[in-house]
Amino acid sequence: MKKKVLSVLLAASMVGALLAGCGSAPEQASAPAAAEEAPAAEEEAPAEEAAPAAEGEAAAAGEGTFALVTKSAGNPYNEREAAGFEEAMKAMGYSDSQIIIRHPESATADAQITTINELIAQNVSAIAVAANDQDALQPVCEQAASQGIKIISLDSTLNAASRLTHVNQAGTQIIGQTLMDAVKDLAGGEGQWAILSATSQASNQNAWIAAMKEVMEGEDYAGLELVEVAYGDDEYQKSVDQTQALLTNYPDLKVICAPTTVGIMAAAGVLQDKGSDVKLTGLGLPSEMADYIGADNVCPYMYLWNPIDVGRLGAYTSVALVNGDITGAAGETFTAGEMGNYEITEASDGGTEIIVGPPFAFTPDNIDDWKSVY
Ligand code: RAM
Repeated sequence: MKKKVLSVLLAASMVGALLAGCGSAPEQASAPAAAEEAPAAEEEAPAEEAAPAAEGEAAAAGEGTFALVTKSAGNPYNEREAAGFEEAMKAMGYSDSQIIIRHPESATADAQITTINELIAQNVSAIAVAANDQDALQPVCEQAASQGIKIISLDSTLNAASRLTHVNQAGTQIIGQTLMDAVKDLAGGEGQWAILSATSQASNQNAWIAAMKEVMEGEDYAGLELVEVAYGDDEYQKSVDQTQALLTNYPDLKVICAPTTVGIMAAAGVLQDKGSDVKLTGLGLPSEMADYIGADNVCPYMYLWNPIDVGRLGAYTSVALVNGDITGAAGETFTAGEMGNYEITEASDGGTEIIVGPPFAFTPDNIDDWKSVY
């Protein structure tokens, strides 16, 4: 119970900071590489004066079946996302039989295509999917849309042609800037670094890697050399193997940046076991990384957002689309229950998106507050 209250309070403080258009949460103020300094944070924040769409209208309607398709089973991040989706659906008054959560067996497009085909056959009202491959999913999404099913992506985007909108956990450019600043800091300004990613087709991973590379073109980062982008496919053992290969192949490596919760945890274990000097940062779940965070530890600090909120906002967006409150066009606003008001904005790929919030720094100072939350 206590945990739940803390979770709600912390989530509320993050959302509150976002709605205020500034990173005023105390934890962010103490972040070593302040995410709120990154450009465009205000532009991407939801409009404060969003239309006061009648809260509870969705609960009154209560029709339809709503599906969430995550990237894969066995990833705690995806389970948190699903928990948020389910919780928000129930808060809106939907019953268990109206909520379908699917975790495909592997993080592949094929597994998601099979799942989405099954959902089409069930004639669901809406599908929210964390895309394993945005282009490979286009035909099945078009098929679903032609049957009137509302399709959105969350976490990892579908391409613009395949979705009505995308629930984006944080602005892509902010994530790229924040991670590059962390890499530079932990490398002491120069030297070799590597990325340990998830799957090579994941649109969120590829967008963040592209954003990091773009930031690295700036002269402030000229001393850094990106030696390899390795792929652990969001599988623990493969991520361990890839980390070991990086250490063997690049004896002068200074930093590994893993923008995946599975990868960062696997890499942390390897670095700690080996007593390696290589420093680690990236995107991790505080619950999995708490033992590795620390100035003299393998991961001095890292970032993430609340994956439960990503699922929650996915649910509110799906319901708003099915109820006709929004169509997914830029400029529309809606109320996501207790999360508050959100605005749909243009995304860089020509589609639209809804940004959940800025990335959040986890440091030795705040990790104990967060490790039991997600
Ligand atoms: C992994 C997945 C997910 C990503 C997080 C940060 O769990 O790749 O898509 O958003 O890491």
